[in-house]
Amino acid sequence: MANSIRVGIVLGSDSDLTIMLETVKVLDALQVGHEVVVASAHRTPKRTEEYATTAAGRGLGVLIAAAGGAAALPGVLAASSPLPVIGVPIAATPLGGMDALLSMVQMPKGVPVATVAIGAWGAANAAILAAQILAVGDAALRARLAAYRQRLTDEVDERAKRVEATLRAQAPSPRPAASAD
Ligand code: RP5
Repeated sequence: MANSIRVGIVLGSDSDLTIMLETVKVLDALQVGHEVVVASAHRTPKRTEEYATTAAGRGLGVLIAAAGGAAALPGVLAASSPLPVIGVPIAATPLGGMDALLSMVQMPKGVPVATVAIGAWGAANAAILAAQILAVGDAALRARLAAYRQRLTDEVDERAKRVEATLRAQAPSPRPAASAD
């Protein structure tokens, strides 16, 4: 069924939600069922481990984890779950998200976290990546992803037309031909 819960979105804090609504928006557009929970690796380690250890058994296929600062959350989920984990670094400190990015991307050999860009772009891409992972075994989702890509292509075509129209409108009008006499 298209909308049973297949992706778990785990937030280190409710303050990560604004950015992670980008993930929700894209998963909704692709009709991928998901749930959003808050669990902190540092503040609620038991809840985090409980979520990670039960997610696969509940039928989820991918975990997306968002956190800022010393962002241990995706790594802790990856350590306790067989599911692929995608990490979204959040800019929550004066380091602008670089702290979270490096915490996620520099996981030790054997326990990967697929880390995407800091902030909203990463949040949207995490959803697409999760859908692509699930689509390996789901032809209908593959078709929805192809349609999504086509919409992006169409948007670029539209932008190109707008640029052409703007440049045409700004081009100097041709000078009248010089008189022969
Ligand atoms: C991280 O610390 C959270 O993921 C969040 O990005 C950041 C700030 O959390 P709050 O202080 O807003 O709860 O653990």
